[in-house]
Amino acid sequence: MREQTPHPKRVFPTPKTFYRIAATMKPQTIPTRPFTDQRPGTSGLRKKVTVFQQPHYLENFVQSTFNALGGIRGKRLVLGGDGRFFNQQALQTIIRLAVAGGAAGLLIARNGILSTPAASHLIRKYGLDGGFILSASHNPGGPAGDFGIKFNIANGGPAPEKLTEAIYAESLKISAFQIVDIAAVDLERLSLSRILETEIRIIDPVADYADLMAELFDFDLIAGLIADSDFRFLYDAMHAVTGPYAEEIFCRRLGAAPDTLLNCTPKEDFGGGHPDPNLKYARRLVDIMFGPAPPAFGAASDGDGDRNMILGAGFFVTPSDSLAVIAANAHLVKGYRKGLKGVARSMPTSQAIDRVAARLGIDCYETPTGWKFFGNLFDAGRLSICGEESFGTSSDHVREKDGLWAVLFWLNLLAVKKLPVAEIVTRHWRDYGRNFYSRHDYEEIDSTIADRIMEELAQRGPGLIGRRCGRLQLTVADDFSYRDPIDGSLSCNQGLRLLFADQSRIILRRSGTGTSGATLRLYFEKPENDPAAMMSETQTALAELIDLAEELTRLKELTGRREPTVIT
Ligand code: G16
Repeated sequence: MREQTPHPKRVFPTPKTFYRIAATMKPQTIPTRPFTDQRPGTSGLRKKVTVFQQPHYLENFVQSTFNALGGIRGKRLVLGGDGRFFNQQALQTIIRLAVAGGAAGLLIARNGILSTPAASHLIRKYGLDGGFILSASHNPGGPAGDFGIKFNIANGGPAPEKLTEAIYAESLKISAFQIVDIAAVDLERLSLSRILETEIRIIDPVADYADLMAELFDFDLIAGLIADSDFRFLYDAMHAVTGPYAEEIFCRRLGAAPDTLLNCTPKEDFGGGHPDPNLKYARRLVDIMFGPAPPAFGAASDGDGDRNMILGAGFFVTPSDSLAVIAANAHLVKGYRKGLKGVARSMPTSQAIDRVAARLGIDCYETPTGWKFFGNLFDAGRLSICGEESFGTSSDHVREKDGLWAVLFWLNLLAVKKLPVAEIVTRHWRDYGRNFYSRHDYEEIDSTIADRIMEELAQRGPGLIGRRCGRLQLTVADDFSYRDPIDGSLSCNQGLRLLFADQSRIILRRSGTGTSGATLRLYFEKPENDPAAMMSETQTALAELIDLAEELTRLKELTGRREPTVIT
C-alpha cells in the first residue's frame, strides 16, 4: 500500500517557454444578484447548460466558492473537465475570476480535458489547494444537455458537506464578483505564463496519472495477457474524457491494438450518447459482449472517468460484486500486496463487501451515497478500498472513484488468475455467498409525485416493523443517517431503508445528480448462501422484494410508469 499522508509535494519540471501576458485591465468588481438554486448536490452543482449560460450564473458560483474558502489569494488550483459543451467558455471565465482574486497558480489540463481521478491525483501530487472539475459526469452533454462544476479540496477529494453548504450560503448573499478582462488563454499548447500574480501552467493531463497506474499495477504481467492471442478485450470511453488516457495506458504502455478502444475521441456532446457506463447506455459494448464469440473482457467509463462497468464474455459484473472481488483479491495486486486497512461502501451498495471484510478481519464502513463521505476515512488511514453501486470503485491512491483504476485492477486479476471473468465471480460467490442485487431507476418523475412517494413510505414503514410479508420479516424501517466517525458530523435523510430479518433490503432514495424532475432509485438485495440457488437469474431471485416494493410505495401506480427507465 502506498503511504498516503503526509503526501509528498512534487515540483513541476522547469518549462522551456515562459511568457508574461500583459494584463492591461485591473480586476473589476461587478455587482450581481444571488441565484437561489446553487446548492451543490451529490457531486457538485449540476444543471442544464442553459442555466449555466445565464449571465453571472457561473461567476456567482465560482466567486461564492472563493468566498467560502476565505478568498483565493495565494492559492494554487487545478482546472479541467470532461470536455463537454460549455467547458471551454467556463474554463476561461474561471481563469479570469481566479486571476482577479489573486490566485498564485493555475494548473490547467491541455484543452481542458482532465478526468476526475487525474485531477484528484494532480492536487495531491503537487500539493495544490484544490481545484475545479467541470463535469456533469454521466449526464448527457451538448447545448440542450447538462453541465456541472465541482470543487475538490486539498486532499484531492470532493468538497465535504460543510464546505458545499458554506458555498451555498455564500451564493445566497453574494452581491459582487471580481473579474479581470483578459484575452482567452491558449489551452492547446503546453506552456507556462504569468498574468498579474497568477502563474498559469498548461500541462499534459495524462502522464502523471499513467505513471501512478504503473506504480499500482503490474504492467508487465498485463502486457503479457494482452499480447496473448487468445485474449481479446474492448474498452469503451463513450466519447468522453478517458479516451486519451486509454490510448496512452492500454495502447502505448500495455501494447493493446488500437481496435481495442471504442469511442475514444472526446466530444462536446459525447457523440449524442449518454456517457453512463451501464447496460442501457453502453449498448454497443454490451451487445458485443453478449453476442456471438465475445471478447474475454469488456469495460467502459463515464463522462469524467470516475465510473466503470466491468463485463466478461456474456457476463455482467455488478459494481457491488466487482468491489467485493477486488477487495478479496487485492493481495494479488502489486500496490495492495501488504493488505487492506479497511473497506467501505455506500449504504445502498450490496453487502457483498461486508462478507469479504468479515473474512479478512477488517472494518467495513457504511456511508451515505456520495464519494465525499469516504474522504475522512481515507485521510485517517482507516480505508484502503471502497465503492458504490453507482459504478464507482477506487482506493486510497486518489480521493475520487476511478474508472480506469478498476479496469486495470480487473486486467491485473485476469492476468494473475488466468480464468474467465464469470468464473472468477461465480467462484467468489461459492466461497463467500452471493448477494443478489439490482437497482431500478425511474427517471424524470414529477417532483411532487416523487416527494409524495418518499413521504408515504417514510410514514408507513415504521408501522410495518415486525410484520411478515411472505417469507420476509421487516426488522428496520428508517431514513438512513450517518455520523462521520472522524469529525462527528451528522448527515440525515440519506435514503429510506427497509431491512429484513434475512438481511434482504429494499432501499428507496432520490437521486442527487439528476437535472430534470426527480429520479427515484429502488435498490433490491437478497443474500443467498445455497450454491444451488446462486445461479438464478437476478430479477427472478429478487421478484418477491420487487413486488413488495411496489405494494409499499405504489411507485408504478402513482407515476403511471409500467417499468423502470433503467435496470442495472
Ligand atoms: C455521483 C457521486 C457518487 C454517487 C453518485 C450517486 O457520481 O460522485 O459518489 O454515488 O453520484 O448519484 P445519485 O445521487 O444520482 O444516485 P458521479 O459519477 O455522477 O459523479
